Order: sequence, then C-alpha cells, then structure tokens
Amino acid sequence: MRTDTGQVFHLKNYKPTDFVVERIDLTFELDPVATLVVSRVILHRRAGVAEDAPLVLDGDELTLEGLQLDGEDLDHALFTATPDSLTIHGLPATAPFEITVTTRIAPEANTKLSGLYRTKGVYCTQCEAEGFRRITYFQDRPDVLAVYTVTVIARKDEAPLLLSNGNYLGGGNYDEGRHFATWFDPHPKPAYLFALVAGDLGVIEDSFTTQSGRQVALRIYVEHGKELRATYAMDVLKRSMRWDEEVYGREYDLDIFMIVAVSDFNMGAMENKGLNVFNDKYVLADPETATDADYANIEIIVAHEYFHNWTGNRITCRDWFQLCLKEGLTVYRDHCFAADQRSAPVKRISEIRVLKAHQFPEDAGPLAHPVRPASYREINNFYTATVYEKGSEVVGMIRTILGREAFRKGMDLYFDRHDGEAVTIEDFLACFAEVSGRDLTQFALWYSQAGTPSVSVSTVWNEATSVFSVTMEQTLAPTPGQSRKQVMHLPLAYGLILEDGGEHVGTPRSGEARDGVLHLTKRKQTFTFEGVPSRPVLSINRGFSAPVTIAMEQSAADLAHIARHDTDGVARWQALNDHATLHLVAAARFTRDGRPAPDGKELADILVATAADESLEQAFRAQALSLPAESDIAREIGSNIDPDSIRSARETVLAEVARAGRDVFGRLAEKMPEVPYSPDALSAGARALSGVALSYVCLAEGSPQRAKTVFDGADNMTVMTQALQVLAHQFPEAEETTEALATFESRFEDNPLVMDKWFAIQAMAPGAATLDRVKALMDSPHFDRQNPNRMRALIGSFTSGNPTGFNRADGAGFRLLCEEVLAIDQRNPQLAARLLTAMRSWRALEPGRQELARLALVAVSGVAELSTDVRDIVERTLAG
Ligand code: 0A1
Ligand code: ZN
Repeated sequence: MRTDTGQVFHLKNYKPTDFVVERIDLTFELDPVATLVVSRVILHRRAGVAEDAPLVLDGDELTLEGLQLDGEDLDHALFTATPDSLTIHGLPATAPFEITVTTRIAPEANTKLSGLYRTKGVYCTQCEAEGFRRITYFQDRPDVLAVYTVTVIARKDEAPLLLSNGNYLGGGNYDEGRHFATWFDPHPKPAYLFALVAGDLGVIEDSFTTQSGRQVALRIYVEHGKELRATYAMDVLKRSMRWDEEVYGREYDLDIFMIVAVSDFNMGAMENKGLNVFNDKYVLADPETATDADYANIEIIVAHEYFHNWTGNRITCRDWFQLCLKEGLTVYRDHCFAADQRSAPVKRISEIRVLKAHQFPEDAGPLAHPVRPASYREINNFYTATVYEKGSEVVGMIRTILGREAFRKGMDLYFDRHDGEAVTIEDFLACFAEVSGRDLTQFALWYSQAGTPSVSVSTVWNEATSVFSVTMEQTLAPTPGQSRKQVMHLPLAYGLILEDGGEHVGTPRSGEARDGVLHLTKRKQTFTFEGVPSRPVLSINRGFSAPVTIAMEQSAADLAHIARHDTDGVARWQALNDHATLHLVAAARFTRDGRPAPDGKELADILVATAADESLEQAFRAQALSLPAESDIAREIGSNIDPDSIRSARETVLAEVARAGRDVFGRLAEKMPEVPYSPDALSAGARALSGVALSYVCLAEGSPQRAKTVFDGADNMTVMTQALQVLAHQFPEAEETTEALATFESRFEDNPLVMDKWFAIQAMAPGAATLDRVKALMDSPHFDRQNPNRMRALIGSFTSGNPTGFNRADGAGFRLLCEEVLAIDQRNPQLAARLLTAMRSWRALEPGRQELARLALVAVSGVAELSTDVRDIVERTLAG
C-alpha cells in the first residue's frame, strides 16, 4: 500500500506544468495479471521554463518496463523511476519530443477500484481523481489536456468487446485468438476522463438525432441477460440529451455515447468522455426489482453524467480545488432537469431534505470545508455533500440574484469563452458579473467560507401605521481553519401572508429587495414594508433560496397559517416541517428530562388534515407526513445528544399522529395506483402516500397483519419494500417479519442489488439489538466485504440510518464501524474513508457516548499502516 506522506496540497501554490502535452497514443495488451501499457506522448517545454527543468510524471504503485525518447532507449543516468514518480532529465529545450513509457499492471489484483481493474471478468477503469497514474506515468492533473488515441488488444474469447473514449476508428484480428480496436477522441481532455472497458457484455442500442441533425449511436452495456433492465436508463439518456439542447443549447459532440454498468464501483457513476461507467445500481431497473426511489436515482444520475459532457468535460477544472466548478454546476443542472420531468416543488422538498441531512452536519462538524477547499491531503475525500449539494445551491443563488435571463446569458458566455479549457471558479463568476453588471465579490465568499450561515429574524408590526419591519442578523460560526468570517450575501425569498391568506405585494422602503427576494448583505439589516393592511406572517427563505438556518420565533399558529396559505408549495412544506421539528425537539427535551411530552394534538390535526386533502399532490402529502428523522431532530438539538430519548419522543409523536388519523391512513393505505406499474412521478407519488399511510395505520393497529398482507400481495418492489420495512422496523420480533424476510431472501438471493435492500432494511431497524443482527448478517452468504454496494447497504445503512443502533450507549456501534474500516482499508481505502465519515458528528453526543466514540477513533489513528484516505479522515475527525 502507498503509505501516507503527510503531504498537503494548497490552492495558493498552483503553477502550470513545465511541459505541455500535445497528444497521447496508448496501447493496452490486456491480461488479468500482466497488462502491458505503452504510452507515447508528444510534449514540448513551456515557453520560459528553464532548459534544465526535468519532466516529472506522476505514478502510483507502478513499475517502469521501458522508456524511450524519440524512439531511442533512454540512458539510465537521465531518469529516475519510483512507484510514484518518473523524473526525466536532458529533454529538448524547445522542440517537441516523444517519450514512450512502458508499464505493466495487474488489473485482477487491483482491489482499490481506481486505475484499471477487473469486475466480474470485465476490465474497466476509474481515473477520477488520480487513477490514471495507476495505469501509466503521466502528468495526471486536470489542466493537462490532450487528444487521445487508444488501441486495446485482448483475447477475443475473454473480451469480445473493446471500448474506449471517442469515436471508433477500426479494429481487426490478431494471431492466437487475439483482436484489437482503436478509438480516437478528438476533444482534448484531462487524464481523469480517460476510460477503457473490455469484456463480454450484453447491449441495448438506440440512437439520437441532435438539434443540428447529426445521428448519435447510443449503447448501454450490461451483463448478459440484463439488457431489458437498461431500457429506463436509455429513455432517461435521450430525455437528457434533448433537455440540454432545449434548455442550454448544448449538443452532443461525438458519433457515439456509451454507458457501461459494472457491479464493483466506488461511487455512483463516472462521466468519462463518450464512455460513462456506472455502478449497475444506477442503470438496472424493472418493476419487480427496483423501487420508485431507484428509478428516480437512475433519472438523476444518468442525466448528471450526461450533463458533465459540457460542464466538466468540454470545460474542465484547472485543479482539484475547483471540483465544485463541474460538480456543483452539474448537480444544479440535474436538479433543474428532474424538476422539469417531475413535480418541481416535490423535487425541491427532497433536495432540501438531502441538503439538511447530509450537508448541514458536514458544515457543523470537524470535516467542514468550503465549497472550494483551500487545501487537501487526499482529494478523494472531497467528493462531499458540500462540494456537490452546497455547490449546487450556490449556483442556484447566482440564478436567484441574476434572474433567469441573465443567468442563461452568463452560462452561454461561460460555454463560449471557455470551451476546451481548464478553468477556475473566478472564470465562472466573471461570466455572470460581466453579463449582469453585478459585483459578485461578496457573493464569492460562498465558495471560500465553510459553515452554514444562521440568520436570526425578528419582526415588528405596527397596526397604527401599517408598517411591518423585518430585522435580520447573520452569523457564521468558526469552522476548522477559519476562526473569523466575513459577512456574506444571502438572497432570501420571502412573502408576507395576510390574515385573509392573501399576500401583501410591495417591496420594502429600506433594504435591498428585488423579485420577491430580500438581499441580506450586511451583518444586520432592517427591511421596512409600508401599507401592510393586516398583521402579516412572514414566510422567509421560501424554496430554500439560501442554504442557511433561520432562527425566528414563530408560533405554531403562524406556521400553520403559512402551511395553509403560502402560494409557494415548498414554503408550505417548510412551514409544516418547521412546526413538526419544533414539536419534536421539545418532545425530545422533555423526554430526556423525564417530563411528559407536550401535547401534540395541533400537529397531529394538521398532518391528518394534509393527508386527507385531495386538492394536494399525493407526493406532497407523502412528504408532509414523513416526519423529520431522528437525525434531523438531533441536528436541531445540536449538542449533548441522547439518541434514545429522541427516538422515544419521536415514536410517541408518531403514535399520536397515527391514532388521530387511523381512519384516513387506513383508507389511504389501501389506495394503490392503477396496475400495471409505471415509474412516473404521479404513480410514484401515489405509492409514496399509501406507503407512509401503511406505516401509520400499522402503528395505530399495533399489528403486523396489514403490512404482511401488503407484502404478500405486492407486485412491485416499491410496495414490497415499504411493507417489509414496516414489518422489520415496527415489529422486529413478529413471526410475520421473520417469514417475510425469509421469503424475500429466497426469492431474490440471486440478485445482489435487491439483496442490498434486504440488508439495508434490517440494518436500519432502530434499537440497540440491531447491532447483533448486523454482525450476523456479515456472515450471510450474500454478504461480500469486497463489494462497495454490499458494504454501504449493511454497514453504511447501519451507521448513517440507525442513530440508536449505531450510537449504542456501550460504544459497540463505533467499534464495529472502526473495525470494518480497518478491515477494508488495505483493499479499498476510498470506501474505508467514506464509511468512516459516519463518525463526523461524534462531538455532538452526550459525554458518555462521546468518550466511547473518541476511543474508537483513537484506536484507528493509532494503527501505523493507514491509507492516506483514512488517515486524513480520522485525523480531521479527531482534531476538529
Ligand atoms: N465525477 C463523478 C464522481 C466520481 C468521483 C470519483 C470516482 O472515483 C473515485 C468516481 C466517480 C460524478 O460526479 O458523477
Ligand atoms: Zn458529477
């Protein structure tokens, strides 16, 4: 294993390379244990670089087999090769030259799933962020753009299919049953977008005609026999291609676009030019094996990777500090796409939930970092909710500030000006500043300051003068490495809802406001509204226009008023959710202090009324009925957290709601959408509502019977898993549950992706007893520590989706996670490090649990041979 060097990389130290790559020709002779890689690179010395400056190439666990300069073997005195670098001296001062680097690698032994590896007999690559250097010595950084020609040679029986980026140039047969294929990608690209896939796979084919009339072949490769399960992904791909033309004027730019699904993959998917590689979880779907959530994820991820073709590939990042340049922007684009395909408010509600559940805790804990970090030790640890989700929110705020038209103009300018370049956030922002004439200097702090801003809001209503004033003050808590923060620009969408439910129109006399948005740009500011006819209720941060927390004393009655009358659907949900959160936090505090929980009748009534309100979308009602999770309540409480009292308070509230709405829920639970199954948003919304209703009605009835009946009769995976979850979480000891789990297992044991659901549902069953269940499941023949999806399904679901199990008072949950992290660190450090981030909120726990968590972390950090990935996470987690 590459041992940690302790090296830290800093944004401020950026320097262009000394040598410029012009083109690269790669030849692969594939073999599971000894693949030969020959890389011929044409380079020249950059103007102004010293004549004796050597060429330094990156490597990672490589051995050099040969090195030539312009076709001649290079004198050993002129180069030094180590596993992680190749340094060459004596290169021409001005003329271009060609170096030929030969390496030999072992794909089968590559368990890190970075570089060239084999999964189920298929060769595949993963080069982002720094995997290319595990294939050959190269200047492996995103600002080195080159035109690639790739020849892949393999035994025909082992790999009838030979793929790489770009367009197919040709191929043919060799001796001894071998064959070859050559691919040429005319678009200059960084090495992280290189891809190669070779193996024996099935395919579905389609085609797309671009807006300018070009034909593009579309292919999705999957394991033989699974072809039909890729049809939904193909449909999404075509919709994405059309959408990017219609909404951004972006056309696809090669003759072919390919997706390959593999079952061992560290992340969701990868946007390699013309040859996306996907975790098969995000390609394969049919009603019997995939849930509505799976379909929705496939829609988002296929679109996301496709959209990268322009935001990421045609215009890429100058360095890895700029990761949000491609990720935040592309997430923003996939959000807009999904909003256009489905119900926009419901989509936005789920984005807000994800942001609060994953990004807010990151910002509030030891791993907090700016959307554009200023330094890193291991870049793989920065594919985070902050870079992706908060990065997307920042782009959304640019659009809010500029308005739709100017935003589109800014994007057009960005595409025009920077096509084919590797650029920075400053370049991106300059385009918007230029088209709008706005100074975005203060706004740019969103990229450099970590932490979630908090805004305290107070309002005064003067009935005599009809003046309503809103005073807001922003604060931003210190985060690791940033003790003092500057005042930010927070665009807060608002509405003043009058007594009769109507909205007061009119902008404030003081304070900057445009198009329904208050711009808080000072530490403290008052916005004064005149001529307000009745006491208004302030609806602030509508649609979550800024990713901040709002501290405002608002009565339950006012929140209910917003929930009833706000013209914005997202704001109505926000008010309901705030109401529920207030109540749950109070209930958790009371429970903890041994006091009886506060009366939840008001909340129960409003939730039941929402459930029964047929004028509302079903998906919206389902969202409204899904109470804040235990982890949401913990986040609101913030410190000295006792997960058990949170759980028991929440269960009391759930039971109150269930009792109050028993009849309504009973009716809704039986109302399934029409057969046959369709994954569209409307039917999915109907299933979501009947699913949440089922969970309430079972709670009210105190019997697993109804859930078991639904389980037995389910004809699709969504309904089946809803029922299984009710059984396993509400009635863990019931015979019905044991029977359903066994039925599920025997029916789906040959489908690992479905078995992941079986693992996850069991791992998330609340309570201390689940830990032993998780341990037992690790011995299940269906479990495989080597497979990232399986590890995430069992260990990841337990640590992130089971607060009372994972944070068990005796610390056994922490120890289990830390042992598993150490067990896989050598094989797959990226996965190990990612799993370990589940410890990030340990300091918010009550002192006893905190100490046990600390001891578990200290035990990890005491291990001498840690990967850089895990070393980085464990040290930051302990330090922050
Ligand atoms: N760029 C991909 C994410 C990704 C990052 C790293 C990977 O390997 C370690 C793989 C994929 C995306 O945003 O989808
Ligand atoms: Zn991405």
